[in-house]
Amino acid sequence: MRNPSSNSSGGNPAKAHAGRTRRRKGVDKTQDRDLKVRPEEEAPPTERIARPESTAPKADRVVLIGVGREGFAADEASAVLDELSELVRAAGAKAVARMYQRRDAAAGSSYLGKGKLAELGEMVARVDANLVVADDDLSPAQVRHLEEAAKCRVIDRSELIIDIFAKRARTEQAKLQVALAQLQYQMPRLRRMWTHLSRITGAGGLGSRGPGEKQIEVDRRLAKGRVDDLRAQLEKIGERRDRVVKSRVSTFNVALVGYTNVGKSTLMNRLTGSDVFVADMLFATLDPRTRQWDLGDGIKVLLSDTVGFIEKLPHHLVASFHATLAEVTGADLLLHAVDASDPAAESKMECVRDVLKELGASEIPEIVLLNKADRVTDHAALTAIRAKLGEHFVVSALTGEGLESLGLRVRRAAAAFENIVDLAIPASDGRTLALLAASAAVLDRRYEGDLCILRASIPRAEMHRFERYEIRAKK
Ligand SMILES: Nc1nc2c(ncn2[C@@H]2O[C@H](COP(=O)(O)OP(=O)(O)OP(=O)(O)O)[C@@H](O)[C@H]2O)c(=O)[nH]1
Ligand SMILES: [Mg+2]
Repeated sequence: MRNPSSNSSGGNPAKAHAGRTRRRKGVDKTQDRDLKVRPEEEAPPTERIARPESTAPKADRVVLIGVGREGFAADEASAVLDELSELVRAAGAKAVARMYQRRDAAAGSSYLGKGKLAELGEMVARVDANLVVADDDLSPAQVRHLEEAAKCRVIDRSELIIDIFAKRARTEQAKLQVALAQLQYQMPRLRRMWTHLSRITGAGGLGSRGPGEKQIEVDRRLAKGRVDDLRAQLEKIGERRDRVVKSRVSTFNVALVGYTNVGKSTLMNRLTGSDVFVADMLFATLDPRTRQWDLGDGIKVLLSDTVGFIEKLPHHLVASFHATLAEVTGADLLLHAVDASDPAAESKMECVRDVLKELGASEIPEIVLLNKADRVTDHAALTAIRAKLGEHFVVSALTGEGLESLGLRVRRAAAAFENIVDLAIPASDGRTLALLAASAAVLDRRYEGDLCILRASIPRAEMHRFERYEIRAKK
């Protein structure tokens, strides 16, 4: 399953709150008799819907679990759990053991088979783990069965990713976006909780609403109010950002996109001489940065570094990071960075394209950068990938290999990028008129008093020379 995925399991796991108190969700009738947590044990609602908070304590020792199709190659399974292990590391915890089960689907109410469940319990005890992380999104029933077997907290991949984002969020916008994703992730759980309670408290029929039900109503109202509030705040910031992106209309905008940890920020630094944070870690970049990239001959473009994508990226995160991703959707050219030394490069490329499609950015011209060329050992594999690709460059952000040709290519794209604009230039300003004639196609010319009114098609890279003469349509 490539993503961003809304998940097939149809539900998300409960998130643990303060301490070990965990919110349980009754989902189907078979679960009612097993419910152990009473409503009064729940954390207060305000705590649950507060700002984004990291839920994985630093000292977590984690067991990773995953399931795969029959016939899923062993190295694929191992790569899947390797990535999950990296995610755990990025969240500040440590993966100490792993378990993978080959099955047709992660179906069923327990995620793992019976035998594996028992094995999980033993493994958790043996390695002294205090958290289990599943590679797929879990239904509440699956969480409950797994927790019973493991005797510790169980979370899923989406929760982990949202947790990492919560830890990394620095700007106001990123924090709001994570808070919104987190809350939306939790909402279905609140709803299920409510359904479950209504079954218990509603036994006496109309008018017999129990305290638990009221509590959930309060939770839901608070949660909904907070979602609306976050949306409104984000909209405001989004409008501001849109204005910024629109104001760059006369510039050629290039965005670096790609899977997480492929070297986007390192490329950005190398190309623009900036100093963006780089780390061998998933999701090092959360807030986009835009810098000027000087391509020589007076041609300057804007280059944006963006948040990395990942397989099974939680749908809510993609949705709530829409504003941040405006850098991507507003770009004139995408540089799709790929880690050429990664055996899974191709499937990761596909995953990035899926996310771009979801963002509505799949029509933007794309150049693939096969980065980390200095680390490639399997040259035959690289040749095979190259044979399937359209326009691409083999580069290394570390050694600088290939970046000069890339610069020339982007310069060509920028120079060819034209804007049709109306200008008013003083007829006496022969120098500017000559410059315009040399660098743009003049489509129309007339005189009004001592002004020369022109319509011209100007390469965006040249626009900065003529911006101050531009006649902007009045609102
Ligand atoms: N050998 C080699 N390492 C590289 C190259 N480019 C980047 N790296 C390393 O790869 C790691 C990730 O680099 P980043 O630039 O942070 O990657 P990113 O794509 O911005 O990652 P996120 O922001 O997490 O999505 C760092 O350890 C870099 O030093 C390269 O061309 N060659
Ligand atoms: Mg980065």
